[in-house]
Amino acid sequence: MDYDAVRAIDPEVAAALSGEVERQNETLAMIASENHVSEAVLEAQSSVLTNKYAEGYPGSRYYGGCEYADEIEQLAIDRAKELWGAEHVNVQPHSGSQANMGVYLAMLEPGDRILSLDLTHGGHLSHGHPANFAGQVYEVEQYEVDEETGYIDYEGLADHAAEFDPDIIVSGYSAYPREVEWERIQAVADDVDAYHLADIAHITGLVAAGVHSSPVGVADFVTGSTHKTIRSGRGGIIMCDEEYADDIDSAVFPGSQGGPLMHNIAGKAVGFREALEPSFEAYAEQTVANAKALADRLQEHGLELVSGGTDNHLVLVDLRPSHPDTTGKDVEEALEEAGIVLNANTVPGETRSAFNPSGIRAGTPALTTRGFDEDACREVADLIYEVVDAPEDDDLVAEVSERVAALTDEYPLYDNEEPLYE
Ligand code: DSN
Repeated sequence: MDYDAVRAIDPEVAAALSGEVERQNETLAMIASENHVSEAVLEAQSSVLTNKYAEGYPGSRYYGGCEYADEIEQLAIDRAKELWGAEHVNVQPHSGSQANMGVYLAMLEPGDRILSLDLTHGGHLSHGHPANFAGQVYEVEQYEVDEETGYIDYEGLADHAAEFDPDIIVSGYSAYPREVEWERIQAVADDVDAYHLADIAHITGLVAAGVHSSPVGVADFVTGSTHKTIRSGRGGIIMCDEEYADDIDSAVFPGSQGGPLMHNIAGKAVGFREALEPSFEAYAEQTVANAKALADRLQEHGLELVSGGTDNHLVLVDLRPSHPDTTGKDVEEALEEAGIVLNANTVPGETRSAFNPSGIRAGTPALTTRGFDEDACREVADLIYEVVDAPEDDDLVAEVSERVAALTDEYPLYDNEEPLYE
């Protein structure tokens, strides 16, 4: 990753690209939605397909010269079907949000009703936040987690649905550490005759590997992003039964997008190929085992976790009980200084703001890709706790940063010699 061709033309961008490689190599990526893709996915995604227009779908394009684009998009579709078991797959959404937009556009009219999880309880902007198109075009009400337990309040959701009579219920979340009970939400959707969209953006890889239950075949629509736990090219995906295939495809193109990003679709195809290897299941299992080790150790230090632990790849710390005067932003910034990159996050019952909330969210997908095991994650939990406990202690932060450097040396990332993973 020397970026020589870029450097010859544009030294400023080349320097920033090299800086980013170094940043990723020398810090611990614990933003729960991030991962490190393989050199093969990077190569496919930066390929000559960035030059190609291919409006339409494989075998039915509005432009000539699409034979290789067709081959690659079909491979991505077929591999996705094998990974998740869906009848129909659309791999063209540019992102997870675009995937959700595709479903809304296909199935709803402006003003129709969406019932989704509140953002501060773990939902996502594209599920209907007022600042997002979904909150502006549709009528949105939101359900919550039980603030005592941190688990989805399924009974409250059922009552809310009966009262609101939504056209679609959205499940699947961005900051929810527990297994989602898809069938329970489907039963609520059936009772009120609503569609059910399950957004598995965060847990695509865990679902594909069978370490989280699957909503495919349960919910009407399953959307996701393709660069998080599934570790493929950047973008989105929609899965559904054959009966909705034409509506979904038309909503993506020409409904909401033009030319598909074929280079990203190539990255998706290669990442899906990797995820079909048996080693991917071991990766997904280790990701969850690492999150559990992280969760247990943080709790041993006296930190409070929303829901008291995790079933998936992330933990959500509520700082208020143990460190009432410390905000998520204080911790995010001090940890970044120490080389641990995660994000401040709202927690259920948030009493501060979305910009400076009371929690932090930490995930293990990227550390696991790097080779971290439970012991290494327990060590990371110790480091996080030390900084949470004294975010303003510069000497302590400097000392933690040395221990982070020892870990990044022990678990190299993009080192130009060994592939990141086979
Ligand atoms: N921004 C992503 C996340 O961090 O969860 C979701 O789109």
